[in-house]
Amino acid sequence: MRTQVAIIGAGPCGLVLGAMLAKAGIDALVIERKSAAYVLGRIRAGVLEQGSVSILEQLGVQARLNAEGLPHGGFAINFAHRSLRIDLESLTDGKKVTVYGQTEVTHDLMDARAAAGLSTLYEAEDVALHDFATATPSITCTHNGQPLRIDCDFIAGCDGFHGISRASVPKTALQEFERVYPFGWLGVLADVPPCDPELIYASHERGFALCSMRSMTRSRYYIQCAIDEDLSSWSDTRFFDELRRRLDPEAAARVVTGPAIEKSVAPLRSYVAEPLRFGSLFLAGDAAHIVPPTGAKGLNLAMGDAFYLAEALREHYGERSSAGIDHYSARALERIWKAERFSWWMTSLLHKFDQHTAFETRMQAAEFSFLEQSRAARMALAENYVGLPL
Ligand code: FAS
Ligand code: PHB
Repeated sequence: MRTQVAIIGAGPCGLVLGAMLAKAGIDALVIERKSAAYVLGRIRAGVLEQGSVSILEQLGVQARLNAEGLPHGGFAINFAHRSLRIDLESLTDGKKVTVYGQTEVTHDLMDARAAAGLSTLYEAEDVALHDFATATPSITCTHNGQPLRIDCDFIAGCDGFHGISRASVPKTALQEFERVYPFGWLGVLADVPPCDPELIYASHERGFALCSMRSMTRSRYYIQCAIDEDLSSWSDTRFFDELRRRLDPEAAARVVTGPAIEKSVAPLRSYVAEPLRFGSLFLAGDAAHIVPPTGAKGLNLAMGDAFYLAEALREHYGERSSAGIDHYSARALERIWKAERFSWWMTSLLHKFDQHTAFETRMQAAEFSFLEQSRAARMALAENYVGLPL
């Protein structure tokens, strides 16, 4: 087979890139290891920045988002039994975020791709990258039991943190930056009404908790847990009891319990690979970077990378200019590192670190106290949370 751009991965990054390239008349083939059902079964992000909403509107996939997405003008931080509302709208001249699950974003993008008759190879096995240091790269894989070779001009590695793309780059060509946090998040999805119309980020001496949602009838809750937490030891009852212990009494009293329809432990890490281009191979999304979910940046960063890469490839094919693809890595990393900083900062502020000295614990308290006292501090938080400009 032949295509202009071979996209590895049908997560949000690969699907947004594929849709943007199609819009620009650039031929792209998406190659995905899992089935579409498996990809849709992964429960992940829940908050879209305004920039991500704009990308979906540009792609014409905003119908369900507009009908079902929940615009949020603020959220609460609970700290040391005090509560502070971050009024996003007033702190950012009217910007908001939209609560709409990554599953729904992926569903809408998959449906649009199929409706446009664009090709996606699902359940592709043994995907391998070849000759991406040259101008004639290719991908091989096995699909429906048949060996396949896809010749292309460029490869977009949108295959997530554990994908094959970054793993195919010689270690000597990569500089990696990583911070692994000494805890994870235990998440539960349940068809119960949220305990609050807005998100609550709770810092508590027992550990962090987050009250989020997917709709007004479906809640998403997280509690900080051990990095190697044994999921089987967490009954629904034990989870909700622990969640309520970490919330202020009013919010705890409003928590409606119900059977978990999904329960999982996610590790937390900050990670960036540099650079993001190796000849004809570009890395984007979780293949290039990971943020702890505290700042709700992972999904949004992935969509931002896809936006930049699509723009670069559009310049290459449309204007015969290599400026965009030559600048993609530096341009994307500029925004990636700011999201890494914000996600690290929110995580450092709100989580319980067993290794913390008394001084570091006081630093967390002083940080929160400054947020309470300084509008400028709250503006800085809000500006990052709603999303830095693309
Ligand atoms: P993805 O990982 O979503 O997609 C990569 C795709 O590539 C997958 O479909 C995979 O099957 C495929 N692939 C992998 N290897 C392949 C190969 N060899 N060949 C072909 N295909 C291959 N972000 C938030 O903002 N908030 C959250 O609460 C949040 N929670 C998360 C919980 C978990 C458990 C995880 C893992 C991530 C979470 N994230 C969260 C981050 C998450 O949303 C990512 O940022 C987002 O999925 C990134 O999208 P992609 O870059 O498309 O990567
Ligand atoms: C979620 O709803 O899954 C969610 C929301 C905000 C975060 C992280 C996760 O910061």
